[in-house]
Amino acid sequence: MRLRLRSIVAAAVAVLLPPAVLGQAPPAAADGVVVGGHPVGIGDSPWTVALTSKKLFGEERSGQFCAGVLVSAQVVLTAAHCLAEETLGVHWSKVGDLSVVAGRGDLAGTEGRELAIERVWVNPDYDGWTNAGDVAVLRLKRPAEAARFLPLAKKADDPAYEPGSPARVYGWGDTDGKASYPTTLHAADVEVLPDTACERAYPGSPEGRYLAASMVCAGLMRGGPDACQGDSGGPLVVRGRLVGLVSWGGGCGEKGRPGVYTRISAAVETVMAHGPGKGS
Ligand code: 4AZ
Repeated sequence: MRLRLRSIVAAAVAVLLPPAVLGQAPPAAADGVVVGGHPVGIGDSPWTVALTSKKLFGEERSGQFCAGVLVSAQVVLTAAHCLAEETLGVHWSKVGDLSVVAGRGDLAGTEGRELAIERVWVNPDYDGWTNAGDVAVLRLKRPAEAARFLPLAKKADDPAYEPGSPARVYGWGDTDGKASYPTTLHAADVEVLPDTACERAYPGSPEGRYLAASMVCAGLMRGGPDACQGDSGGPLVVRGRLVGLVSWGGGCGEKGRPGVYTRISAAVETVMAHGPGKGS
């Protein structure tokens, strides 16, 4: 499920109004939705950053609406759909205070840095129907101080992509499929799943279509831990390397409906041409 305008507006409203005023969004699944993560300190994943706009999404959680990953001192990867007009309500260039917040695990606090963005590249080949090519590159105006960055799993045959590999996904997204947005960074333990699992779950519908060439499938087949709304653009980490960016999925944590991630090995050439390759 992509981060649709409707839900982002709901998220923005959710931080501004008490839950009693809002009523609750329906659970993402009838049975046992658990997004099964746990809070972690930013020191556990110092390369996970928040994409923010306080103007659009309010002050309370530093304006967070998506996540990203520092892959060099000056380059952040995120999901293309995070910067789509459908998500922001306006073209990204009109947002004004679009920023990257690094080193801040608790978005209610002021730890870390708010970093200005110098350049945005949104994959022009991102396909909003299948969700293929869901990657964007942000170049920071200045190198993130004391930045720690995550190496990419560049090769298609990197063992990190092998089904069964233990994986961890990080973000500030919905923790229960009912629009509960935490202020603290969370992590969920999942595993890389065979492509067939996602091909079966997502043969093609308005929610997307799983294409193994450009996407990687992760979760647990019995459901449970998963990425969810608001986690988009954040890292899926295996063996200390970035293998995926949170992209989409049917609901959150539902049995037989794993999470779908942008496959880094497939995006790496484009990414290098627009980010780390350009002198940072
Ligand atoms: C979202 O809307 C989203 N369960 C991201 C990931 C998943 C679902 C939704 C995967 O940002």
